[in-house]
Amino acid sequence: DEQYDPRAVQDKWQARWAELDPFRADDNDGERERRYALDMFPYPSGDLHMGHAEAFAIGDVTARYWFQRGHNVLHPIGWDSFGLPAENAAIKRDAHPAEWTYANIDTQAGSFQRYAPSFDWSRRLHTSDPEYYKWTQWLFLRFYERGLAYRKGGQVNWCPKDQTVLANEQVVGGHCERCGTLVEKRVLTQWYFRITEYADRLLDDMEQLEGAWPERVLLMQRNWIGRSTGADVNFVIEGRDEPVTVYTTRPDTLYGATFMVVAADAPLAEEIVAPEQRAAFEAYRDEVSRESEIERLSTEREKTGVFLGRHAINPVTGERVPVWASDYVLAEYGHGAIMAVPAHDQRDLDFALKFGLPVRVVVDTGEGDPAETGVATAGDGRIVNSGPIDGLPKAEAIRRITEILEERGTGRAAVNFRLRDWLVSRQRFWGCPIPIIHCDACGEVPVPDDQLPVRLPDDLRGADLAPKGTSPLAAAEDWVNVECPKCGGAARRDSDTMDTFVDSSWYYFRYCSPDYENGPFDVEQVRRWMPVDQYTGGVEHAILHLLYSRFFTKVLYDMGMVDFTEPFKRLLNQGQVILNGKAMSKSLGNMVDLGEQIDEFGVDVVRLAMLFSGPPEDDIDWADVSPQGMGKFLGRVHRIAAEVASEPGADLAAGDTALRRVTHRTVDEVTTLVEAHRFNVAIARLMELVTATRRVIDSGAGAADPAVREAAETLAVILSLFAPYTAEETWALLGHQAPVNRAGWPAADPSLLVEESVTCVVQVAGKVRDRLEVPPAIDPGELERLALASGKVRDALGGAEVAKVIVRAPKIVNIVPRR
Ligand code: ANZ
Ligand code: ZN
Repeated sequence: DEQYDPRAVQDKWQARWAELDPFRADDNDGERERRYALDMFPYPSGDLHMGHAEAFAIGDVTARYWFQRGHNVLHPIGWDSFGLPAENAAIKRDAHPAEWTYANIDTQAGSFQRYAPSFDWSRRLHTSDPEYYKWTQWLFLRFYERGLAYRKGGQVNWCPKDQTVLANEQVVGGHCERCGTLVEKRVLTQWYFRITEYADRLLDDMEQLEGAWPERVLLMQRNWIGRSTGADVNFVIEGRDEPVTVYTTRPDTLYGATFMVVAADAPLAEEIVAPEQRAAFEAYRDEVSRESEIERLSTEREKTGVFLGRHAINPVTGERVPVWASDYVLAEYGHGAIMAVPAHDQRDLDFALKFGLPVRVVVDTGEGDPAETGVATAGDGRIVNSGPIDGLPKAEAIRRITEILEERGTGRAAVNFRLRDWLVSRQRFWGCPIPIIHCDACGEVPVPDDQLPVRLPDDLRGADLAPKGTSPLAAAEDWVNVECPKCGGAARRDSDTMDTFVDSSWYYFRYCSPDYENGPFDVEQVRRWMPVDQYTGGVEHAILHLLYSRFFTKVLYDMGMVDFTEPFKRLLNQGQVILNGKAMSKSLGNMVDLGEQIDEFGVDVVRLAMLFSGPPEDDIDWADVSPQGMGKFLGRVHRIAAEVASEPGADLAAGDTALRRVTHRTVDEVTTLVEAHRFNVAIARLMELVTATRRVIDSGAGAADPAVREAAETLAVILSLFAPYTAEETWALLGHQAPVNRAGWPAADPSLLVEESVTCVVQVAGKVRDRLEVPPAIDPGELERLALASGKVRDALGGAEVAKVIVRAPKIVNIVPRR
């Protein structure tokens, strides 16, 4: 028979859907339940790739499921369209970044039309449109007014090739995440968002996400925020008026602090180093400045350091302890200086043993002496050698010593976070301009709201954009020179642009009212649509994008613009698409091209293969996937529909009951499976339904059996979640005019869900006395009990004792009375 080709039906249905526009969200419908299905929006670098195909197939299943359930679904699409690649392409081609960007967006939009996710295209947005970035600037100004956007000078990571500042997260192993160049440190004045002010809430509100976000993402967020509790302790430095504060999580070990270590690159080290040690210190510090943070924190490396020639006073023992500089203490964390307790901290012990510093045990953990074993004892135990806290266990000792420090005014309880403020300024062109004007007389002056957006100039191209160490905008004299909005004097625009993570921190609010002109979003629409019910996207965004979005949401909450504090109720992180065990990459030359796969196999096959290959969270190795197998399955679905099509409909009740049971059980199970994101298992159930249906057709009943039509229709509706083209084609074959994608989710008939039963014959002394309806898998003991409990059996026994019961489950029970 003729082979079904999923590619052959694509163009027809694509045109039909474009005309019907079945996936519009309705802002004004107050009746239907609302659902918001959000996919992480793409960056327009070239055409869509296999990773997109996977992510959007996964997100689409849930969206389409909600449509079939009759919900009012918001499933939007847009582009994260500012960013460095566009700028680099423009430099190379002597063009404006917008040309490359919008051409790629068009390409991707075309590919999406073909791939057919259930998008509401009317809400499409691009973060590089002035209509969008106007509101990014507006939000920046609100942050600024609240003290949440500020400028400060500081050491920053600098990529000498990209000529731009990098956030800590963009430095991987000391190298630029984008181009691999060794990162340098520079001191620059930069804009920051004060995300640290929200550190506690970012942690505490995670309670709302427990069970709904992947556990590992919550853990990564927790570690990134990194809250620890302990104490700040003041150490007097001989010859310095101000004491130096150190942060410790173990104030209970204060009596064991035998030296102090200052970060080699902290200003304090430079300040207190004794003249005779300065040369050694400076040589060491220069070495350290070339190390990455990861290297510095490694416990594997041999410890290095230099004595600063100064002493501090331990505030509880009164002892003089030496002050050293080392790289294992970070300038940016805590106070950039520590009290070293070598007996109970491994890094301190390594350092002490290397430089011959004293080790004093102050917690008796029952383990060997760290000075001899080389292993610091970090566990709980009784405090020793510690005056007033001797004998206490760790937790109590921490409480008590903190009280003592507070009474004496030499310390206090303290909380510390790993989280740093978010560096948001970039010295690049293709980003959202920072809406601030610098005036010699007035200082920083916000651009008045009615002058937004501050538009990017459109006459810069090619070499104008080449990195010069400052933003290319700074050289655009016409653009940069303005009148001060406050005093009217000559002033200059801030020439930095914002990190693109700012753009993507609020796009999902904009989707709720994409054309709104009186603010970033219509508060009322956001109230109705949000929070997002399901957010689908890559685990590479598990920390930053999600953390920044959560931060933005909390600020908007504080501004009274939204009434919830977490934007994404449920999160689904899909795995990667890999090939032969390796991530696909251009440099490895092992890219599988999505367009080619679609040309060869068709959209439905690619989608099904993505979804069937395993749980959505797992990586997909494309080398292990069988598109041919998926094609065959679709062919079998299509053939069933084609055979049924010629048969008239009939009374369902007269249909094959066994097949009807399979159909209804499939509906019931697939419903649960889709809600639990177990799409691969749901597809396996459909395959079983196809097999069962084929068996009935081939058994002689043919396609005329009404149960076969029921199965074929059910297949089409459920398949519309995974393979929309074939679903539509088979649905039409079955005689339907309206599209299948809003046909409505089938309901399982509960009476068909109860297990099948078999008839069990119960004999007494070889004569049939009763018949029982029992489940086929009944336990023999249970069957015996049922048989003996039968009234008819009791009558037959007439009070005689039972000698023996022979059970052949599930069909026969033979009861032998004693004679
Ligand atoms: C004394 C001590 C004794 C410590 C002990 C630990 C164990 P978290 O949990 O990450 O906050 N520390 C403080 N500031 C530091 C810095 N700038 N660079 C490197 N290390 C620093 O870690 C806090 C602990 O890390 C602090 O507690 C301090 O060492 C160290 F048995 O103080 B502890
Ligand atoms: Zn001014």
